[in-house]
Amino acid sequence: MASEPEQQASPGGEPVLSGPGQDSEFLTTNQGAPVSDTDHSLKAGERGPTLLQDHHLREKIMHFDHERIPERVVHARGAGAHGSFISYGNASELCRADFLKPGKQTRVFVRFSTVVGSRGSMDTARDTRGFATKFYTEEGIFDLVGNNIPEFFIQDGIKFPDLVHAAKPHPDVEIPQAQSAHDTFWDFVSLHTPAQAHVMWQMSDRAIPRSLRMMEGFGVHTFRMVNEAGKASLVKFHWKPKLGVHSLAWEESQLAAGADPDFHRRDLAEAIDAGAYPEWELGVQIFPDDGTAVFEGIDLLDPTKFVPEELAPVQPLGKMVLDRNPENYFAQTEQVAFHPGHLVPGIDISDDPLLQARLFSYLDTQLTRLGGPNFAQIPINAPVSPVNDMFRDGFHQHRVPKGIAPYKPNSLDGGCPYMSQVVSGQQPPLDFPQPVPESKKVRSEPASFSDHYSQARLFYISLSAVERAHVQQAYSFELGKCTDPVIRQRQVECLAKIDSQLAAGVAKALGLPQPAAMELADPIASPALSQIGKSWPVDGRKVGVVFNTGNHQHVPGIAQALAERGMSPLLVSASGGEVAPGLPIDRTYLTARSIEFDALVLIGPLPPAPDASVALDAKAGAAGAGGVPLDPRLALLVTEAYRHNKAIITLEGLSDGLLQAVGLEDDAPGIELVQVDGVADSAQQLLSTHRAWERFPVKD
Ligand code: HDE
Repeated sequence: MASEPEQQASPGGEPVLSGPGQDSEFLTTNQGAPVSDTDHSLKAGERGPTLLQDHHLREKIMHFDHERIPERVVHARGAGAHGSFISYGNASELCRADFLKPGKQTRVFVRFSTVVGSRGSMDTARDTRGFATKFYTEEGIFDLVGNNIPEFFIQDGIKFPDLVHAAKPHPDVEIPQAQSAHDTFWDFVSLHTPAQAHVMWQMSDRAIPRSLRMMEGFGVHTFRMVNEAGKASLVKFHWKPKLGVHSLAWEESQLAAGADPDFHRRDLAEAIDAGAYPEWELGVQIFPDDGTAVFEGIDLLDPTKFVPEELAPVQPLGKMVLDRNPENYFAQTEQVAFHPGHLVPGIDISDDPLLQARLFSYLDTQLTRLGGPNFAQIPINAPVSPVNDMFRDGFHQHRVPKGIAPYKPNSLDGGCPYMSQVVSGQQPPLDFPQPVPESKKVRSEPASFSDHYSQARLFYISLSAVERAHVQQAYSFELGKCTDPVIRQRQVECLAKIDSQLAAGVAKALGLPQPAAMELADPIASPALSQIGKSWPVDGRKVGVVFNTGNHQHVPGIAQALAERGMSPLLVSASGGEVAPGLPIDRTYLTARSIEFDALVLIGPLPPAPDASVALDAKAGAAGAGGVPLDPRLALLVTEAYRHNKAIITLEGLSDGLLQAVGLEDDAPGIELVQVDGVADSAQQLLSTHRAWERFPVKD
């Protein structure tokens, strides 16, 4: 973890202004002159016109008028955090990069994002997530600009504008925001079938993560690593979350879109504030660089393909811990500029045609977004290694370069700067001398790129029954939102090439004719792709402890026991205030919604509806303890948690029969009736598997 003084500096080493955001003790103009009044404009008399000479007014309004910069054309909605990467020091055979050497600790800034929505859109949209990491290494910036899905929609960057235009809201009335459930998206992906494998992941639970802390990350493309001896290997990058990969229920993510559009951003920030620092292991799958770029029949240059971990295990290289929230969202999360071409010696690109196009796009986009070519000088983008690029001038130049000869060769500045190999005696850092195949200029692709379905099938058959059911529901929902029957039919025909049962189920849900069953090859399943059936740490899991005013005797003890096991208790009662000094009530029945909690602890007796104004839904407010109608807000809280397979814990002698009273089974999987001192154990054990999927069994 970074030490205190370091925490006061931006990753680029420049000071972050302390205090309320400015570095003067008193209010000043932009030019540093003192301001005596910022509440009244200068006027010709109290009731007279405003004077043009009021510089403070004009400067203040001028700056405000220009506070916004263009949002990212994709990945506009994001959340960031600072942290560090600690190398395991085991990469010397593979890669010469300094930050992978033994004992190296490197500061990082990570930005997670959704892809399609605008900057103000909801966090929980069904969408791919960006997972971009900036490593501030001593050899310069290394950006790993990946996603939470290891394969992409398209194989050639030239298709990116088509894809994005199809996924974005319809251009006439700009509907729908941050969603793929509409005609143009499905029109494109059902016609441009290389997208089918990515879309399969997108229709799975992977596209509605429970938390940004519970997502895998992937570099997607194949990269090249080169060791000290100049030996190259091909690699694919993976981030493995310590907390496992977990998702929301679809209904839950829709509710969260309204109840808390900042759901993921808040979760990340709160976990860091609570000291439940998110952690990932960085690993690589390694393939021989034998000139074929094919591994076990999988084309490593085709970004719509991934390599199952069972074929090439992920070798861990280090650990990343995010331990600090941004000091300023705009300065850091908004202005951070990633680029897949920001590489360090020992890491190089491959000929993947999607990656090649990205190398152009990410520089280009910053010119518009960040207003000129000097964006690397913005503190969050600035390398910690010294910079001597001989670039000059341009908008927003902050450096004051010395010398008179910014050109090479020169004699006037003593021939400086020298090339790195001259100074260090080491081999030149970049430009691995990869042989280029003899060919002719073409606009075409290799034959192996024409397999668009086998990996979608591989993914689907690797899922558990409940995950497959979610996939089927997702396709049925999304296509059900398309208005053009031709598009629905065409996508169902694509599904028939992936899995007959899936296609049949979706066709039935849509009321379409059953597609003809096809003979499909059966790939070997990859169990690593399923999220279910393992057990995980529960750090930062939110447990709602629900009680009534005056009924708080056991609350402090339960809250403490949950916190001691790393969970985050949130206390929910009829009205606000404190349970004990320093132990505030976090939510009231009015502000609590089920989406916020991974588990509920219900401490009865819970109250009936206080008055008609909260009797929102008479049906939901079925009989509570003692046959009195339960407060409908609590009934809703509990029934939603139940429906979303969440753990619910009731207390012996206090809340027995409470679930039955709202029409739910109190002996269903994931529901436990325990003694007060058993609550934390029970929560930990139930949450370690994320959800009680067995509550609503699905036929295999
Ligand atoms: Fe991006 N992408 N992308 N992309 N991408 C951007 O760069 C682009 C692709 C990814 O948090 C933009 O600075 C093209 C694949 C992430 O700031 C833009 C192509 C993958 C982020 C751009 C791709 C990604 C971006 C928008 C096809 C996964 C957010 C603003 C050739 C490996 C980074 C910006 C952040 C952002 C272009 C394909 C991931 C326009 C042309 C594949 C995580 O330059």
